[in-house]
Amino acid sequence: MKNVYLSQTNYLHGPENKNMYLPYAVGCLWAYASKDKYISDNYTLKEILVLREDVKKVVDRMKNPYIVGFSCYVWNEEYQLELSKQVKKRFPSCLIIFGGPQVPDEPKQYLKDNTHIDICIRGEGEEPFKQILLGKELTSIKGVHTKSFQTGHSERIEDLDDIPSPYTNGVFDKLISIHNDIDWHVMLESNRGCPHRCTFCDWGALTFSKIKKYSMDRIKKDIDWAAGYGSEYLLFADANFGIFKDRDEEITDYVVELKNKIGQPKMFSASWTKNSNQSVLNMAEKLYNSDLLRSLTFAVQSMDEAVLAAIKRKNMKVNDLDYFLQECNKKQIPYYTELILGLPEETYDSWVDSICKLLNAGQHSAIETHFLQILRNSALNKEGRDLKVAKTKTYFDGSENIDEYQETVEIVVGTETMNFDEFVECIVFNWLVVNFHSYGWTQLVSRYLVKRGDVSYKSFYKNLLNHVSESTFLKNEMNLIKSEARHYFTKGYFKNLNIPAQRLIYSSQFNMHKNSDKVWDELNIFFSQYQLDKDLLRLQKSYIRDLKSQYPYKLKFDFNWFEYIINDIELINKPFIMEFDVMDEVKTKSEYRENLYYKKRQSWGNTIIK
Ligand code: B12
Ligand SMILES: C[S@@+](CC[C@H](N)C(=O)[O-])C[C@H]1O[C@@H](n2cnc3c(N)ncnc32)[C@H](O)[C@@H]1O
Ligand code: SF4
Repeated sequence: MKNVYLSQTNYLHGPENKNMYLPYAVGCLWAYASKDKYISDNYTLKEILVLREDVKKVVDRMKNPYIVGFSCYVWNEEYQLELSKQVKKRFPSCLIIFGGPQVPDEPKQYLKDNTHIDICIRGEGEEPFKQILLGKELTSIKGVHTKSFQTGHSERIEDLDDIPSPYTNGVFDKLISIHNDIDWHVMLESNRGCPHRCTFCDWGALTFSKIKKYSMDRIKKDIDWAAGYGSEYLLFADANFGIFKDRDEEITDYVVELKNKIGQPKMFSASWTKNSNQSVLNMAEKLYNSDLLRSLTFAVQSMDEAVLAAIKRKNMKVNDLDYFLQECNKKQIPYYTELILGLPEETYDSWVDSICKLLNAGQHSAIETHFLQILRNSALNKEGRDLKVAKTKTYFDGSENIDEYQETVEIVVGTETMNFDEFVECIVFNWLVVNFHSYGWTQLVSRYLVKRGDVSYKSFYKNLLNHVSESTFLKNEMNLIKSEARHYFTKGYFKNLNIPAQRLIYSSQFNMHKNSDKVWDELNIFFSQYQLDKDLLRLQKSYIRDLKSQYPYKLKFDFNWFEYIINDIELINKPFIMEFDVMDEVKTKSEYRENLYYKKRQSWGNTIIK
């Protein structure tokens, strides 16, 4: 028997750093290849490597590897290159194969720079991988790239059901039993491909491609497997979940039914379709009512037409967004909006306007900003735009615990329309709105003032920015974010913070909760310019979860402020008793901090007002 090793290493992530997705891509490769009798008779899968262990230790325990396949993503490339180099050194006749979205589309130079790699595969890997194991002539296999020849992209798999499920076929059984300390998350596909072609994105070589689907029967069996295993998290890797209304509704109904019957899976997650629709809302509502939904996404990337044209993306109409956000607010479905900072044509003003347009549309839940990464095979990387790029470390969840094989990400920190200083100011404005509005500290007051027609969100938050710049505690927090951002995006790492970069703007929230008296003192000075009723300020304050308070508690108000702000109900002057409660109790400060971050989309830091 010839020994095969497959490597799909990743960081452990999550609140306790013990979560990881089962290595689905290499699982598919093996499930597909090993259904062939010649392969199952002649090859054995010795090990699937997932942890970023010391490379020498891994090579030491390898036994006569015949083929090692490496699955290469932006978050594991450095490690995979180092491990593969050491494998080749120790076992020179072993065939080293690289695949995955981080392998360049034209890997000629890559193969020259990394002479230890024998083959790079572009496109779906199942068929070329199988052909290689069958010993077919390499030049006849589509998708194969070597130092001497290349055969382009692999051909699309017509019927995805030809790939046996790695879950129900037991590919991961051994891995799960070896690593029983990891809480494995399960990732499924119901289809492959994305019909759109946003230039910043690279949907694993299947961007701008026809969508191919798995059968419903296959999908349901995989869901059963995930539920049986007891997966905390079930994630659909489709590019646009909800795009096929009937099918995707059937999938969510099935998950909901299982959860209601056996309590599993616990959570459902998906990349929701670019342009939402009523049926997405129905799915989200059902999932939410069964405590399965983490949040619904309304990814817009930008609200500016020039930016959207530059990235070849067409968002849904603002009116539709407005409607969906209002519906979610009404039904209290957790949702968030994704933006990308650093896109071509974006300016400081258009960034501020984008954020304020979202508030105007009713986005009072969570706004999440991604920094624009240059994905190697994206159109953006090939367009030849004049972009200022920073190579940064500790970007991914879990990567803050630095190891020897630091992964880097290329992030756009300046464009033709935005210089570095403006980029940093965009981060600051984003920080301001997220920390004060989305996390709730000024949300009720600003919504009240906007509703009364006294201010616009833009004037309110620009005013707040000026106030913070002249305050004491809040100014320190802002300056900390600003100086850490400058350091990170010039030197590539933080000066003092030990967090993954994606957490930067959220890192103030715990400090604000811990020092809430100072925050309220400084905010009250700010609020005083608007001549607000003390009763409303009391409500605003009670909306923020307080470390020192015992929940639930009741308070009497002279007006129905909350209903007036949230719904379209007249403001009435009569006594209202409101109860304030919190989502769940925590015992330690670190748990409190983690919840503020991980449950930000569910407004964990706010009180539940009844
Ligand atoms: C699920 C997913 C996640 C999950 C889990 C990822 C994980 N740990 O496994 C979550 C939500 C955590 C995630 C996060 C991110 N993700 Co993501 N994610 C995906 C997604 C949707 C599916 C990946 C997948 O398994 N697909 C199904 C398998 C079957 O397809 P595949 O991976 O492409 O593998 C096939 C081929 O590539 C090839 N192949 C792969 N490996 C190998 C190996 C060999 C030997 C061979 C022969 C062939 C081969 O064959 C496979 C089967 O056909 C992809 C998009 C997509 N659909 O591909 C993005 C994608 C992988 N993610 C991407 C990015 C950028 C991110 C983030 C960095 C985004 C961010 N927030 O900044 C984060 C960071 C992740 C981290 N580690 O911290 C990019 C990666 C680009 C790149 N060059 O690596 C992708 C392509 C999409 C995108 N444009 O956003 N992600
Ligand atoms: C790839 S989309 C998938 C969901 C859906 N198709 C959509 O477009 O809304 C998921 C998210 O990945 C993030 N993303 C993709 N490419 C990125 C890049 N180059 N830099 C930063 N974020 C990126 C964006 O925030 C995007 O909203
Ligand atoms: S961003 Fe979404 S819609 Fe656009 S190409 Fe990527 S996956 Fe498709």
